[in-house]
Amino acid sequence: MSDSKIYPVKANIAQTTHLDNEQYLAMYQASVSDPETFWAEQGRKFVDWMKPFTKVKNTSFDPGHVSIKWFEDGQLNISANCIDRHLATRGDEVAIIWEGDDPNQDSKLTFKQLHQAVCRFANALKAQGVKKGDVVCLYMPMVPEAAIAMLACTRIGAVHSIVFGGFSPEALAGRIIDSNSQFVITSDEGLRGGRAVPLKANVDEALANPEVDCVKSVIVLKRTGGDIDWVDGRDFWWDELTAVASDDCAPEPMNAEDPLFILYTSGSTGKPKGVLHTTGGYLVYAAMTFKYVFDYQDGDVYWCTADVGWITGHSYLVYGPLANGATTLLFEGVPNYPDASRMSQVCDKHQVSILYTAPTAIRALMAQGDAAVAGTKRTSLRIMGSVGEPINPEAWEWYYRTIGDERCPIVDTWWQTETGGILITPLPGATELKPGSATRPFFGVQPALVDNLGNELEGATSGNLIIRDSWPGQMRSVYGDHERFEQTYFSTFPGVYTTGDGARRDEDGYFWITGRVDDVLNVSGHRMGTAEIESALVAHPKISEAAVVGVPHEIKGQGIYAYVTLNAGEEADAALHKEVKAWVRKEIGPIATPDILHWADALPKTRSGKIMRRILRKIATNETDSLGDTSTLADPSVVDRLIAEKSSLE
Ligand code: 6R9
Repeated sequence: MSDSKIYPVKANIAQTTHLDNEQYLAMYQASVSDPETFWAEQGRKFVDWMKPFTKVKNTSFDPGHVSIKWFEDGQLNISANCIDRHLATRGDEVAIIWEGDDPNQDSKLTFKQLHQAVCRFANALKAQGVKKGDVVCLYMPMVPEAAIAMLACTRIGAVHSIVFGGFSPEALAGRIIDSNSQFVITSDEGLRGGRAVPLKANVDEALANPEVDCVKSVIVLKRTGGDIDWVDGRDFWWDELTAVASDDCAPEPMNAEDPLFILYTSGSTGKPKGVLHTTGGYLVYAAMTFKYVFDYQDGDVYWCTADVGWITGHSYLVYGPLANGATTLLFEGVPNYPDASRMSQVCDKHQVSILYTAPTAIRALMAQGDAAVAGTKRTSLRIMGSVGEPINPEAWEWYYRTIGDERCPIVDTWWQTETGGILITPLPGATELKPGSATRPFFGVQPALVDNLGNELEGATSGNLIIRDSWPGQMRSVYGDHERFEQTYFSTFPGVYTTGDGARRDEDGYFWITGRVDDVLNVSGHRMGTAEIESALVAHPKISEAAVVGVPHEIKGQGIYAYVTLNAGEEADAALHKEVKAWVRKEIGPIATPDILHWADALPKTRSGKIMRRILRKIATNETDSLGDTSTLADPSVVDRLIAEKSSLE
């Protein structure tokens, strides 16, 4: 697409940001020609070490021996890096701005106040018996205590495993079991878009599952004061524990490769994987990318709209900003409540200078037109970011013009839970922008395109996106299953990291991410495996078989299209339709609710019994004249029946 629009870097932006294009090119060259020297320097610059590292990079992508270690003999503590080291210089400056779901509720925490709160809660955790290396599960709303709990875990060397508050009790139970969490931190209820979310009730239900036998205690933050059940001896109020805890808690020295957190994410097969990140490399990478990608400077107010339950909430709501001593805004609500102008209102109210959000939010606001900016100025904004899924050029242009008034560069940041931080992105003062392109690699990142056989492709072309060598923020393993880690990311194309995404590279070397090449859906920026939704469906007593595919959706990016075959004798009626949708919500959570249920007589299968998803995708998107070869199907007539059923759906 040589005719794609180009937005050059404006002169005033190139002059006031950290890096211009020449500096980017020189630094990039240095980062890939001598990674040891480059990362040693960055490691010292961005992190305070309790014991300095002498080794920098020790990584191998070799089949059967995948091992990733960075700064391995160094020691550090994350909470000390995010809080203590800023106390002398900016103790009274604001670390966290909290904006409630209700526009009349907000609060601020300075670094000193954050320090006190984190130390107290860290001591409360210790008093509950939490020890270094223990896994603590967080199931929290978007309140400052979510960040406080994360930092308190890191202070004492506990490993957090955050489960998004929108996941169901079943999904929560699965994650608690897999990570063997002995402690759960939650809240009575959450509040989003004016509605209460029954977090504590969900925890109760998860723990009622007889397979969950590891949890010793549940710490409950009072948020709404709503009615909840209570189990004496197991449940404890946050406030009561911290009231008697001391303000003094020395940060635990952690080895660079000690586990920092587990975060579950969906893959193309089976149950979600516990992505394991470790301490030193992760922090160096999160801190450095934060500074350069968002061009963070003293005095900025930074707002990332992601929930702490996702990787973006880990790296760019909490750790990256706080490691840089930045002011980070944590928002409890949703961008269009109480009305479409909320996101813009929050920008004005708190004088936000850097805004980081997702295409799905942008498209939802775009659908409201000028109402999204009604009564607001947004003159404080300087840089805007996008993450989570490909941003279509139309949404990019709207974001640029309507939210940013054509003043603010947009950084379209491509990365994954697995990568820990941003890998492909523009830098505000260095990169000419093309709407829809994530542009060029960050320092130390070596992306390449390969064909399905793993042959590297040169020049302007499309292919599977792989990364040739390790970077410090890379995940280290799948929790408890290193073999699955190797299988998932290093076996398709041996010797390189397989991202699971497809991409196009244009004649300027810019990358355009085209989406997943595996069976992973991206619905409103949330990753879900089709296999996960299918297994939820077939767990329903009346369903014999299910196949799920993604279809384009105007706001959500992708919608969920589920083909469902019922057991013989079951009636496909409106009541069952409702019941099945509710079932999936219960099994996984509201984000996994199918948009379309297609009652299918039978599914197209190969003679060996494999469901042909390629065909199901085409039928779902009405591309029936390009179905391809159907002769390998066990029963080709299934296809005609599906097409007929499809037309009766509409
Ligand atoms: C950070 C995050 C990862 C998947 C990834 C890709 C998609 C994320 C993107 C993007 C195009 C971008 N993705 N950012 N696609 N352009 N700027 O979202 O992590 O939840 O693990 O999802 O999201 O498909 O592989 P995660």
